[in-house]
Amino acid sequence: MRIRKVVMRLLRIPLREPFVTSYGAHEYKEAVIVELQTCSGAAGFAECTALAHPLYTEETTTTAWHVIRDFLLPRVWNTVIEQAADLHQLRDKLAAVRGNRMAKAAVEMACWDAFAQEQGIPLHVLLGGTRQEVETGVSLGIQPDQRTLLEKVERSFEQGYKRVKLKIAPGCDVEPIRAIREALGPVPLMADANSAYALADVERLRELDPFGLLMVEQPLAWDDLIDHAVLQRSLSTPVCLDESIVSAAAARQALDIGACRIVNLKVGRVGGFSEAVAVHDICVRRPSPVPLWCGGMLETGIGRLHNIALASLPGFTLPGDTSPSDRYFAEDLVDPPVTFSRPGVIPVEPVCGVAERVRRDRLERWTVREEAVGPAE
Ligand code: OSB
Ligand code: MG
Repeated sequence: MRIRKVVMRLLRIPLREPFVTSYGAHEYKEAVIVELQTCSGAAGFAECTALAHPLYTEETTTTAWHVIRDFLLPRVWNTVIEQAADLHQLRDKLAAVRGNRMAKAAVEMACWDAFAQEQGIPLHVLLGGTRQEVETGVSLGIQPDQRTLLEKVERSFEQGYKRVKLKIAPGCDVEPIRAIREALGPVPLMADANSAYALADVERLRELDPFGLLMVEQPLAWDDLIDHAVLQRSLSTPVCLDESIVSAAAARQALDIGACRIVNLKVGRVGGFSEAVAVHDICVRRPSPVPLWCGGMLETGIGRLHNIALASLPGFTLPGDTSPSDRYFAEDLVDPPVTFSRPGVIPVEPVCGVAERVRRDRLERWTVREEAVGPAE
């Protein structure tokens, strides 16, 4: 496989409802979509998971656009990918660029996706996936009031979701969780703080322990491991790291120092499929395997199908944030959209590149910026 050109698009897609977290609200989904065309006429797509603002990680759709176009694509134009093993060299080609992992992931994953189409091999097979279906949880944003929250949690379990994740923030944590426990009993529940607390809040976080949460996700700083290790020693609730797991090295360090007992793996956050598989392997190969699940970034169907392919690897032992398209979108970029095969379960379909599922008309309708880039002649 050789790359002929790349079309970059910035999309702005309506969300069914605003998604509120401790760092702010998402009113719509903004994403950079990379379309890679190969010399033999195959197309690969990938969704860059950088958000519109630098409030989850430091990247934004604008920085990703700049880094992809000006620094990453120039490093891959001459790449020749003959076999699946060659895909893992892409990571090394991009490694000289520091950070900017979501931008890197978009380029790397578009190559994987195009190769899957060119070879007619399903992505989950290329990645080493073994599962035929993945169990799914739901992530609920901070709600305007407790009644709405209770209704949403109840409704999520009725729909079959295998666990519910609540976004929490200081002052909006113990009370909502208590209310859910009182109304619904010992349902599978977890909380995601998106770095809203500091080590000084340890007593507040300890108040969560009696509720038997499955885990508390990223309570402390987005770039911290050390304080999380201190916190985990004084909490009975398992800490799960999201933002801080930026690479396989970070995952190993986090586990070595006891910064978490569970890992949320997001392929964009770690820089692509190769690095994601490396994080997976680290978790699986610990003396006692570390529970792992696939996180989400409100992706359109493109990123969603990629997440599901990844979540088919055997080490993903907990339900992921891999909900069906209609959780966030009235209409998805992919057709058919991602749906449950039975309540709470997403089938791992043999997707030989997501291009076969992309609705070009919708891609164009939601595009607000577009640029075609090719190797210099
Ligand atoms: O922290 O997991 C997070 C969405 C955007 C950015 C960060 C996060 C999230 C979610 C939603 O929790 C996950 C999803 O359903 O896509
Ligand atoms: Mg999170």
